Amino acid sequence: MIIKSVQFVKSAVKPSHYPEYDFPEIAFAGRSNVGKSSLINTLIQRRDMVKTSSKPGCTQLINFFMINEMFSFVDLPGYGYAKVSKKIRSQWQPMVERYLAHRQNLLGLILLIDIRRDPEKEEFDMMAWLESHGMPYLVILTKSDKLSKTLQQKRLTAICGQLNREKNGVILFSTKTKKGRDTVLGEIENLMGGLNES
Ligand SMILES: Nc1nc2c(ncn2[C@@H]2O[C@H](COP(=O)(O)OP(=O)(O)O)[C@@H](O)[C@H]2O)c(=O)[nH]1
Ligand SMILES: [Mg+2]
Repeated sequence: MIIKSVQFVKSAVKPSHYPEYDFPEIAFAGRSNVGKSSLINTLIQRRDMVKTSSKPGCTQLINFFMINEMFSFVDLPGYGYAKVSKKIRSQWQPMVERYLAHRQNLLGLILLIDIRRDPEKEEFDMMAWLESHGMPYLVILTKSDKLSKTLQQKRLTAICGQLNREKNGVILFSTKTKKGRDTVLGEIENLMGGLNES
């Protein structure tokens, strides 16, 4: 898939703020600091269209980006960072749950996990929810450049075992080396069912 154009649409906290269009949306979810914004920037080949931060817990809004004037990427707020205030944490869950549960435009979700971490309750809960709602999703292991090739394969095997997923259902990714970029774009294209071909 070739990304020809990207526009920031808007930020939202609640459904009445969501864009009023009929375009399909691909949402990105994961723990704070997992590399969600970096991954979106790598996919769209913009250095800082989506703000990245070395300080976890910064993105507390749902951000919508229109791609090729055909579909949107949706950057969901990251979960699970212990240092954000209780108030922010208590806002996070309803914000994301409301989006997932009610957004008609949602076509599929991309769940990011740091290759160096084992999946935890949040990831298992998210996957259970996606499966029970028949929502297609991809699992991406981020920051693969932090490990040697041998360790990357070991972690892939371990995490696939924990998630009970085939190896070809989990993609190794790195914003540094661009590893996985084409695979992820191809998978997104599959989710779109060739929508971007014409
Ligand atoms: N080495 C390496 N660092 C990364 C990668 N992806 C993200 N980072 C770094 O991880 C930190 C958090 O990234 P960010 O995209 O803001 O995470 P988010 O909170 O999930 O949106 C930043 O310092 C990024 O530069 C990657 O693939 N490799
Ligand atoms: Mg972010």
